[in-house]
Amino acid sequence: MAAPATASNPLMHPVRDLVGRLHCPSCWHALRPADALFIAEDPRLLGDPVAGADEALRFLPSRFDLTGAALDPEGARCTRLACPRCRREIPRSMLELPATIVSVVGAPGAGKSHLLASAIWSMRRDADRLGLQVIDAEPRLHARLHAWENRLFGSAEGPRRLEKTETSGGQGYASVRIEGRTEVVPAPFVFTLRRAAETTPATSLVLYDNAGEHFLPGADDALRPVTRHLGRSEAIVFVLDPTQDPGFRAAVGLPPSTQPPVRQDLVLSEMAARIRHHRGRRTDERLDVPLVIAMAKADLWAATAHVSMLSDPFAVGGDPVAALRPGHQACLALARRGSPEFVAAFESAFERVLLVPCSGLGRDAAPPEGPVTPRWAAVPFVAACEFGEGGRLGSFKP
Ligand SMILES: Nc1nc2c(ncn2[C@@H]2O[C@H](COP(=O)(O)OP(=O)(O)OP(=O)(O)O)[C@@H](O)[C@H]2O)c(=O)[nH]1
Ligand SMILES: [Mg+2]
Ligand SMILES: [Zn+2]
Repeated sequence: MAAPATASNPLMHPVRDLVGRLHCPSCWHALRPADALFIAEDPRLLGDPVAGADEALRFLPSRFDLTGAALDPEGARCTRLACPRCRREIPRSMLELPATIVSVVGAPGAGKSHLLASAIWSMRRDADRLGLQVIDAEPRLHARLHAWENRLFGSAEGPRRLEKTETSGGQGYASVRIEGRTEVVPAPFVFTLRRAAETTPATSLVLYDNAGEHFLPGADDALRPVTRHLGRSEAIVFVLDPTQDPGFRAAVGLPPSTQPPVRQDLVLSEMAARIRHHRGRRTDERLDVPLVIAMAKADLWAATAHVSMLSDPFAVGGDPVAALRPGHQACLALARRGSPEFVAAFESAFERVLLVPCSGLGRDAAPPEGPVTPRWAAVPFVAACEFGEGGRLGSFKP
């Protein structure tokens, strides 16, 4: 039986504390939990003027059942929530736990998607070892990520490698109609994050995997705000592919590439400019957002650069700062030799930078059939989560 929406409704007086205010992880609209719309469950209520014809109706509830779940206009019980502006689904955990947003940035083909998929896979399996547990906030919204993990580590047929990330369309983005115009918004990955010392999750971890093209100058605008997460992220994982840079290749003894080089220093400078723009920072100010530079595809260059990924930097009882420092220093020395322009770009823009060698595949991409054995794939992401106040890298000063 339907109960009226009164102040005694459990939704209005939640047993669990809600955050006071949050930002929609798709369009960045600021909202209070009470402003969230509900998503209809009755199959007859298909089609929403903003979310699209294939999406269920979003509505502001006026009827609830005795457990506090909203009832849609056809009487079906609804618990899924949506942003009042872009009407994309917001995982419930984002209303209950403060968000830690981590942006994954890098040039096209740098290895972002492989690294992210391997990192999440490693974090799922090695929570105790890493001292950090991630659980999908809404598994339904992570079909893309699960398909990647299955392709690299599971039983999916075909080569063990991922497709290039689309620049629009696909599962990574959604088109919504806002005030008569179409806006393309990114689809985030949202997890609940629990640290070893905590009994229950204390934050929502929000990650984005863009196509590298979105980080090239001029690729983000008001109608496609696909990298606006840079304005809100607590930490950035910049995936640097040394094998795309002629200077790095020479420094680690790799033969010149037949591919046109990519100016990754310019990708980094463009990223810094966008962060300043969205946060209203001065151009002469170094940014305080921690930057983790994931030096990717280390399987191809770590041995010659004398970089080791054998230890366990976040081992329980260990000192992660001491464990990460040798890799940081070796990568920095390599970067100074191979690409001083890249070092200048990050040193001039960021206050706190950690370089981490890593490999999402753990081996060369060809042949595609062999097993995938990530090396330190999760380390840049755990580091990004631990840079905040009270985190295990809170005191890290390079
Ligand atoms: N050797 C080696 N190759 C890798 C590794 N990770 C990715 N690659 C290769 O690098 C290429 C690009 O990897 P992606 O993960 O798709 O790169 P991305 O940064 O997501 O690229 P966009 O989606 O285009 O922005 C693929 O051909 C991979 O096979 C690695 O750890 N080692
Ligand atoms: Mg990609
Ligand atoms: Zn929104």
